[in-house]
Amino acid sequence: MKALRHAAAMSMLCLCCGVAVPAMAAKSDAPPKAAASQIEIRNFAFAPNSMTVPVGTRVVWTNRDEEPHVITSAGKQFATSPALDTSDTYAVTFSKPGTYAYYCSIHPMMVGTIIVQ
Ligand SMILES: [Cu+2]
Repeated sequence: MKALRHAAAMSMLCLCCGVAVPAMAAKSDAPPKAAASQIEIRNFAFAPNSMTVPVGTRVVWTNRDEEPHVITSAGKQFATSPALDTSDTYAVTFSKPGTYAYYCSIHPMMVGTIIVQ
């Protein structure tokens, strides 16, 4: 349903001149979106702490704790996040299949896994 609505919006008339604008020329603030998955950091844990996503998925962590957390790849497979304060987010797009284990470098007992396939 989301995709259909999006397509309809892209083909609407230009509001300023009334001319139909081709979808490719439509102004967009964001690049085409890959599927996104959300992980919340809450009570010193990643929720969900394990998820399986298709290749190309953008995974977004959001810190819901009052404490800072740092997303760190266990195998240095992706860049380490800055220290996330409350409500801060960090996103990684996974373009290769694999198993990505990560942890919080401040609280190493906080661990999670993302399986990309
Ligand atoms: Cu932490």
